[in-house]
Amino acid sequence: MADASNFVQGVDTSFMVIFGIISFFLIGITATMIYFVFRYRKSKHPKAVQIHGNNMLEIIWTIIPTVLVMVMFYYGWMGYKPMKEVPDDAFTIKSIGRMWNWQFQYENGKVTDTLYVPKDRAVKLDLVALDVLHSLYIPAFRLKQDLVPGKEEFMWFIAGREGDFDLFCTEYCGLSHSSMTTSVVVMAEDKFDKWYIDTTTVAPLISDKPGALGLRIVKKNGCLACHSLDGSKIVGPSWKGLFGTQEIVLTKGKEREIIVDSAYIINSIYNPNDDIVKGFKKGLMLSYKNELKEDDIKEIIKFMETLK
Ligand code: HEC
Ligand SMILES: [Cu+2]
Repeated sequence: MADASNFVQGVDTSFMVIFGIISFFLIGITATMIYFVFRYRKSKHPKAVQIHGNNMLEIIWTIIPTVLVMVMFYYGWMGYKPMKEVPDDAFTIKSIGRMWNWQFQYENGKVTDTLYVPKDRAVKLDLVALDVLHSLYIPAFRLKQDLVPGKEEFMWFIAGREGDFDLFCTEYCGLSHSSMTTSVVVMAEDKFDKWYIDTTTVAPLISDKPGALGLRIVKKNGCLACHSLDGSKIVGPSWKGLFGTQEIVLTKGKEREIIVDSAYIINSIYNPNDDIVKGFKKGLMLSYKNELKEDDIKEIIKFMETLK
């Protein structure tokens, strides 16, 4: 079976080398220890002997570990170095981590919450963290890279096998860190190209149930990591029965009563820190100005209206 990515071999080799060396020492040291316990027990060896200095031993136990550490470094470096050498023609996908979902933006405007990539083609992920530290991890590809807000990070790979592989956040990033899981779908090149060119695939998947498109937008943007639909409080207020109710918000530190209408919801999504719902924290929800158009929000509102 082909490797899932071009880095599997390098990482696995360095893993096996290190694992081999440490296993040898674990077993060797443990066996020697047990042997010494018997060999030098009090009845066999009643008088302790102090040994002071042995240059030969000092040299040996300096040189051998140094060589072993260099061997580990060599294999580690050989596995790591190509991860930082991106081919110029790599297919670039902007990959955004935020509390608590992943979003993948393609150059032609396609946006997904699952990472779709072609097989046998170099793919580069430009990694962006919008709020706190995250870390993108694809175990099958042997790839992991931290996302640091304000810093440009990347990873790249050539997927070698079609299929679904786990992708998740592996840097604890708050309450719903565990919901930052999705997958990488590797497709044959021609299939991928068809998928990529087709920007209409969304439409037929939507049922005509009221709010269905809104729910889809909400899921894609990870709103439900913080907002429940059943009245329970997660990080943000539940959306159950939200539309049309009255509530108290803090605007510039002053309490005021508002009615939740379309304008309020739009502003809550574009400028979440303008009005803070009483009892909730400021600064947790980020603006979705770049992700959601007013039309998208209208669909979200249609969906909210179904949550009576
Ligand atoms: C990281 C957690 C988080 C995410 C993700 C999040 N929100 Fe929020 N949201 C909050 C918090 C906390 C509040 C309450 C504080 C405030 O009013 O800004 C809030 C408030 C709101 C409100 C006002 C609710 C009310 O009772 O008045 C709306 C509407 C809203 N969010 C919509 C969304 C939408 C739509 C998304 C996804 C596109 C989303 N939120 C994603 C945390 C989040
Ligand atoms: Cu995270």
